[in-house]
Amino acid sequence: MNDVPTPIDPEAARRPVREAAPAGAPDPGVDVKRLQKEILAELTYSVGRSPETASPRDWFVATAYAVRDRIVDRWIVDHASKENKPEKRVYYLSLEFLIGRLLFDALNNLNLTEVAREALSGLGVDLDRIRTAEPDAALGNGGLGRLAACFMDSMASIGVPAFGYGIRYDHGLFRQGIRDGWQQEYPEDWLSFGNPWEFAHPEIDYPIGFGGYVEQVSEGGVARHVWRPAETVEAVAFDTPVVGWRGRHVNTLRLWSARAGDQIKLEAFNRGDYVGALADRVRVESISRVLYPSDETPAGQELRLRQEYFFVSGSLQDLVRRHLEEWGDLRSLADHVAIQLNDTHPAIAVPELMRLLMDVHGLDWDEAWKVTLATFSYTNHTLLPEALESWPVPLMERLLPRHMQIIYLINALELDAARKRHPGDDGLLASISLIDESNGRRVRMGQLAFTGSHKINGVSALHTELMKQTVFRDLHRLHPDRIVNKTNGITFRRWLSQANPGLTSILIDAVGPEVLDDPMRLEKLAGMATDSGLHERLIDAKRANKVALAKVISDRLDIQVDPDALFDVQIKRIHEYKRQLLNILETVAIYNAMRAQPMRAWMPRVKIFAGKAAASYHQAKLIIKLANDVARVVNSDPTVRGLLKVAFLPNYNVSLAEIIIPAADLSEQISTAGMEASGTGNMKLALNGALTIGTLDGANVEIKEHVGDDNIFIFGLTAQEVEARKRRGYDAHAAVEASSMLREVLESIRNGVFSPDDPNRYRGLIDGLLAHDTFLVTADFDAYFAAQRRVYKLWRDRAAWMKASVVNTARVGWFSSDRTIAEYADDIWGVTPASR
Ligand code: 26V
Repeated sequence: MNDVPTPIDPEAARRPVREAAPAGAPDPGVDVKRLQKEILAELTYSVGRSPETASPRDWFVATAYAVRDRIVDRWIVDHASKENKPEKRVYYLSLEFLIGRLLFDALNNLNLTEVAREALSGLGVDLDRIRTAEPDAALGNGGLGRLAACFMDSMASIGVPAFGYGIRYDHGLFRQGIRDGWQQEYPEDWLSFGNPWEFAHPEIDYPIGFGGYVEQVSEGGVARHVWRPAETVEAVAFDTPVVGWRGRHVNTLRLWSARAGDQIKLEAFNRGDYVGALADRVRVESISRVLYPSDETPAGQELRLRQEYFFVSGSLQDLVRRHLEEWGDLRSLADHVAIQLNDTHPAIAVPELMRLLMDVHGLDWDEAWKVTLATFSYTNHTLLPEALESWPVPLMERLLPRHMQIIYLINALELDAARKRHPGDDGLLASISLIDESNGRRVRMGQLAFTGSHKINGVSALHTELMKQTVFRDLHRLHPDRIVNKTNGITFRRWLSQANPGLTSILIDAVGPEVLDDPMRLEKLAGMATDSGLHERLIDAKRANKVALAKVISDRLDIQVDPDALFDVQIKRIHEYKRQLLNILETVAIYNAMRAQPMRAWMPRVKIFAGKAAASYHQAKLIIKLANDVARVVNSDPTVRGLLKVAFLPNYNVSLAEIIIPAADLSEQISTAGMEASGTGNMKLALNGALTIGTLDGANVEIKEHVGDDNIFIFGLTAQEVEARKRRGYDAHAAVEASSMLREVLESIRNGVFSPDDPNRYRGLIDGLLAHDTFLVTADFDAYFAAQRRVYKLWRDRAAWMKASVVNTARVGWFSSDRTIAEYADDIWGVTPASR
């Protein structure tokens, strides 16, 4: 990092005040020299380092500051003046934002990547090197959190004025290590070196109450409720600007951090209890300490409920204040505010808004309810019964006594109305009730979110249909206009332009640079699906990506894989319904077949797995161990050398996804039909030219409709068939009897072929599969194995494979989250995007 240009005049270089460029115009002030000066000034005056001593992280921070400055100019234009206020804003409430790294995101959206590369290279610094110095912001578990991040990018890109609201966890999702094949969880510390993207606003804070009691006071003969919380925490704002494509719009991600209020500190200090005061403070501030690391399984802990209420209350107080400043009257809230609830995690917002409107701002019940219903909408992300959130009534009464009163009243009114329309239908009443009486009394957050929302959406066509038929069947009967479908999408800026620049430049050459603004332009590519020149370029680009992934596999696992082999990837949270086990069984089957006939002309393949298991999910952790056990045996067996490799890459996160996805040939989307709400990895992989092997589940169904039956490998039971099998009581023994291959595979695993150090390790797993195969792994095995053979048949014919791959990329433009957000804006929020 030497070869530094002549010293600069620090004063002149320091945070130059720029005229903000008019929306949409390229920033006139951006050139290499200027950015270089700005980065050096930041390095010197914000980081406090000289170029000679700066580490890659210092350079990253300096560059991030320089880039951030350019975003802030536009941010201020978008947010500064009350006169300039938008007609309507969207507030996206989510306990999770799985963001990843931001440097390339910002550079790419500002069209500054190459300028920055040159500027840094003139300083002897490699942009790609400092890119990896940025920690991943992993404030989410998986699909739901990543969707929130893609949506933030799309709202800023198509010009939907929006705030994302969430929690600024000190510790994001745990880091996964693999020791001796077992998952280990280690704490994650993304903030330990500071976060150059955020602005702390200690002056923006709201009191958040917990516990205590409710008082009724009479004001001019009107009864009013006053909640007297036992303790109060402060929610403090940290803002991150979210810059959209071409820097046209900048929105805000506002994350709340918990701070002990003066009350807590002073009382105990005054009692002379110094240690006790600080201990209280630690306890109170633990609210924003850590992300709940569970996915699709409920977390019954009180701290989780505190987190939910904490960020909901901070966010609602904040937006109510903003609305009053801008428009003066809360009766018009729904005209200017749309609040989207990302799953039920923020569902407590329904009674909280009612409380604020009535108890604090004096609206009556009917007015408040009308505003509430018109303001909220709710997205459901899972139908798995174990993931449907509910809280014990006693816990809610203790922590949120006023909210519980409001919930009871909403419930009574809803049940009354339902009783009038369907007299005597007790089943219906029990199913729509906000209180579940069947296993202890619990508040059902799904019913609460539904009842308080004017629109409820599923995240794929199939999922939305199943919502209507299952969890919300009766609520849907009562409110048939509420459930709508909004099939998920992904931001192509991150998952194509940033992750796969090689493919992106080929696409720009093939269909024109307009594709960056309008992904539907990819369609034009379908007309070139058999173009051999195009195939060659695509094969080269894919190969380069596979070489890069092979290097990661070699560096991290010391496994050598052949970049010319088929890269078969399954990357997602580890969960039984996602059926990584099915993939492992097929791996063992093909391993057995290769050993039995080593001389056959096998096509070389690499099975790549990555994903985290919830720390308490024993079965999922055992499946990780099995993948690693199989990997160890297979990778060290000379008979299959060069033909089959298995790699479980540790610590799957956004950054690792950005390396794996561009290098994939085959995308495994093999969940039990009816169980994956949508999936979004399926979209990312298809966009990057991987072919899908998958069940008719979630958005796979729509991907199949877009790419065509010939360009996807569909297998297995349909959701209806799964339902029917389960109703009849599925017996795995019949499937195993019928398939000698499956029997052999299960026996070898059961008998310790892959676990010689502990031959009984997988006995329980296999016996459990035979006794109650909840996810129908055995039922789909043969069909899956046959589908894999179809894959290899096509893979042998490289021109036919490439044709299918091109068609995949060409036809998935519809899965852009810009399209998804435009649909939300139109159908649910009633906002008109500024740039669409
Ligand atoms: C539940 C819980 C329970 C408490 C602890 C923390 C926690 C975190 C998440 C969840 C529910 C997760 C639901 C989810 O991620 N669903 C996924 O949503 C994706 C975006 O819509 C979709 O593509 C996936 O199919 C769906 O599984």
